[in-house]
Amino acid sequence: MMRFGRGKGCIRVAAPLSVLTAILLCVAMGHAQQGKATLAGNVLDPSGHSIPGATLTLIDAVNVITKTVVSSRSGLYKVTDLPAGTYHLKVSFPGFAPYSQDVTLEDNESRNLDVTLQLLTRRESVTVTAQSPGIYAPLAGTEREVDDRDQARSLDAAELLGNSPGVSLRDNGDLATIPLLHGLGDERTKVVVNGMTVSSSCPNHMNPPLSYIDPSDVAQVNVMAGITPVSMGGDSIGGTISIDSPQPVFARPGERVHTEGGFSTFFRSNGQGYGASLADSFATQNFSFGYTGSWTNTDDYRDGSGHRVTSTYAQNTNHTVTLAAQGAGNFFILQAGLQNTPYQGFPNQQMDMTENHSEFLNLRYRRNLGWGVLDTRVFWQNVRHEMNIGKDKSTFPMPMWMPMDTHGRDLGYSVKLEIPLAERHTFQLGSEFQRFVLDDTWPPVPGTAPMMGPNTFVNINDGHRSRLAWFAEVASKWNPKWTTLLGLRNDTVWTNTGPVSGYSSNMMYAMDADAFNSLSRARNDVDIDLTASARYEPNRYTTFELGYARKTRAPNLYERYAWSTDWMTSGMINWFGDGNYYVGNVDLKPEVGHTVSGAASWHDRARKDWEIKVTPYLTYIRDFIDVNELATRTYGESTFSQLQFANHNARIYGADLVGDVAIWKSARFGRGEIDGVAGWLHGRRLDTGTGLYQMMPLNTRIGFTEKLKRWSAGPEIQLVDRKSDVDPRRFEQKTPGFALLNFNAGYQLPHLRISAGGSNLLNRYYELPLGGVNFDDFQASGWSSQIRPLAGPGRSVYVGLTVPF
Ligand SMILES: [Cu+2]
Repeated sequence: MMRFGRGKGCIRVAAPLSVLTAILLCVAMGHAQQGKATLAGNVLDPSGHSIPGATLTLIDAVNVITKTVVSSRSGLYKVTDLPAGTYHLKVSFPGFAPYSQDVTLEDNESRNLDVTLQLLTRRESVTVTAQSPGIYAPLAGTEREVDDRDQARSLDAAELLGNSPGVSLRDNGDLATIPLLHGLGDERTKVVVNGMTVSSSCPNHMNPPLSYIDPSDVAQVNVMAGITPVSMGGDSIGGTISIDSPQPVFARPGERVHTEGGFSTFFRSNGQGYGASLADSFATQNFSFGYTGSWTNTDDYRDGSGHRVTSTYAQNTNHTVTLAAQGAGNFFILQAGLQNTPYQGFPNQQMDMTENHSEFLNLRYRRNLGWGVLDTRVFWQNVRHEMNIGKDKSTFPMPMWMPMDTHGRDLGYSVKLEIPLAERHTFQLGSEFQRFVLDDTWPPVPGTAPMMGPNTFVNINDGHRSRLAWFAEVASKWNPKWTTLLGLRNDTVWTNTGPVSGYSSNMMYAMDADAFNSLSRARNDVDIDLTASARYEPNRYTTFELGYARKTRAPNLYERYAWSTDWMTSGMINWFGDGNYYVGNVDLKPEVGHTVSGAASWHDRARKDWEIKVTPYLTYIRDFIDVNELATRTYGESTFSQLQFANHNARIYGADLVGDVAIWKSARFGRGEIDGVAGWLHGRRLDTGTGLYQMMPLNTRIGFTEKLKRWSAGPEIQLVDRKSDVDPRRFEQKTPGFALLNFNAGYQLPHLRISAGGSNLLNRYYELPLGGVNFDDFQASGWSSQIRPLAGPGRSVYVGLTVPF
């Protein structure tokens, strides 16, 4: 007797039979045995209605096969050509809890499996990404859910990004921190809040996009550094950060009306920061109404040597109402909100925020068309912003004031169509439009003519920046090991502004204003972006990615149209926190970033127990919007530059490292975990070989957490190298290295969640590498002292309480 072939069904062949016949027979049977199985069925909601447009993914752990299909107009799905085996089935659709189940298929089996999705509760909703990156989520990106502890220790939403690889934070006002991705920050990074992109309506960027959402209203943070899919990018060179609120909740089956909410409050000792937030929703199975509100107040913090850091106070209030509806493949959501910031100090600026009032409307409609999913959005935001000398600065020996009023309006739409082609490709087509209108006028100060009167200083008069974009992108899963992404995008940007005038017809303003008014100021930039990326997964433990992206950002209105070369008024144009004086340049060209980046990840099969990921990158930026020196001026021991925006080529390279490992897992001691993130980068202007402004020095955070039932806690160490590579043109300050010790803990009860901890527990004095200068102290010295970098906060302990109901 001989035994041929493989697999349990192969036959035993009697000796007299020829070997050839036996082989043929075996091959034929083998083929029959390996006949492909089919899995099909309906995707249903709890009331039994079909859900079109749900995404179904089958993952075969043994053969590393992944298949993705979308349910049809009538909710049907079908996956064919499946080798026999056990699969993990995952089903998702916005507004519903993610579903998963293991399915074992026999040879030739045609299995019918209906899937019923359950509606989300507010807590679960955080796991659903509102901005779907499709089947290709960049390996270099990170997606993170936000929990109570993150919310309790963060005053503003940007702080929620502090642990994300590739991100560094530029200190600004306490509620207006600005994220940088791979050294490219502020408007060089695209920041999307609940699908909206809003502009900074302030010559000091006191109201960046993330300042419009309270941390208590953030459920998820998504960072795409470097190689960003074109469907998520546009008008940026650094990458994309998107932040989303929890998805709306709907009633469960058999439940007529569902109500759910929570109340949170926090206290931070340093600066006596405190605040409260409330979330409440009222829903049926098809309709949902929700409200979120928050209030935050903080006074000046003290640094590690006990010195009060003036102008670090802030207060704001947010209110948002949400209306949502769902049914038969349609999902609709309307958010309306308003924010008021009555005051916010800016220690690294000459000015403070004395009022910022905004309203927004954000309407999204998602529909399944049977052959694809249509995702549309329309949004509007209106901002009235006022600056002046705030309460800390006005007590200085040189009392003066200078009101500045800014009015900004953003109006935009986006349309995205996602079409699955066969089983292999997902095609996305999209269009976006955004129009930003800006007026920036500075009322006269009585008795100061001709310097600050008798007329209103018109800085930006009816400035426009309109952007129309389209893109096409295809993500392809060629086989279990290879996935690719290819995208092309065009953004056309039009800018223009009306005639301007100074405080008076005095020469210090008249010459500049006349020259500016006689210029042809309309500009039109045609930007082309391209992303090509490939991912290779040779086995269950390793993933590699390599990509190239060309990304473009057109100049903003201040970079082009800030017109005054007068020393005092150009000092008001500064979103860098460096104390310098900036003048616009109508002829600025868009900056174009060419990035090559790779990523490699090693991990356990389930990516649960350990992972290490390294992301090196190199970006060459043609026409980087930097500065030319016009003049310098010395006040006492400090020298400042008057700088005009100008295009220069630049280069940034660096690497991010992120990892985590479970060091123990047991029923008795829970789970002990170490996680860490590190970043290193180097930026150069290529014509002079000098450093670029605000490049974060080598830095790392390493944390240990023990999770045991309801308890989780652990210390964190933050190490930052000295910053010696600085931008000489801006007289950027060097900062020494430092080490900080933090501690975070959380405890969950059914009706109470507690978070507590502390930062900078050893109360070290340190200077913020991206904090700019302490302009308050310089001003307090009567503009005579040596200006110093801004110091970070000393020891602070916090406690946060959440009561869900
Ligand atoms: Cu401002």
